[in-house]
Amino acid sequence: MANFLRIGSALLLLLVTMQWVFGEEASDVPEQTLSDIVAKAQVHSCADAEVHVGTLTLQQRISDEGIKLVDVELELWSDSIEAGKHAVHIHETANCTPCSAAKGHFDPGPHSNTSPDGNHPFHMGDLPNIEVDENHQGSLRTTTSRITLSDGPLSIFDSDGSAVIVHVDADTYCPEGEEAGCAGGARAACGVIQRVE
Ligand SMILES: [Cu+2]
Repeated sequence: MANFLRIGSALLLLLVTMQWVFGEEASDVPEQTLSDIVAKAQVHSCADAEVHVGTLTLQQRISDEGIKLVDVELELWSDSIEAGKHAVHIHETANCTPCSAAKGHFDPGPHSNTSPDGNHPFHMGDLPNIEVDENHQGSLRTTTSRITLSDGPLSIFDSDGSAVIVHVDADTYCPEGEEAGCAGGARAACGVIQRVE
């Protein structure tokens, strides 16, 4: 009987220890899943959706201070994009058919104002211009803390997803306030953003 009790106690101790060990591991999981989340968009011309003009890659990482940062890489390579600067934003809906279906700029929250020219450059989805050279090659590298790829209030993967838009004109960032076209005007290219599993 004493042996039976001893074995029982040992088993109980083992179970408690296992729970403690796995419990500790479980608490580490969120941090691991918050970094190295990758998303991509294949960017297509708004004039002809068959024309693939570039690729957007987003990668979330956690800074030393614990801030979620998203590294942004946009590559463009198509004759259909004119040389010069072009506005780039995350727009509020994962729909490029047609490009206007991507709606306004991604700007979640209780005071959301997605109006492209009317609330610029204060949207969460606002990004710097991309510069395209004479050979129609362009490359944008930047980092934003305005959006996340993981779940949460700033997640671009909300109920209707998000898209990237490249505009025909440069973004002036609307220094005089609302002015038609100050956020880049017409839409040149669009890509639905998808998480890479
Ligand atoms: Cu835009």
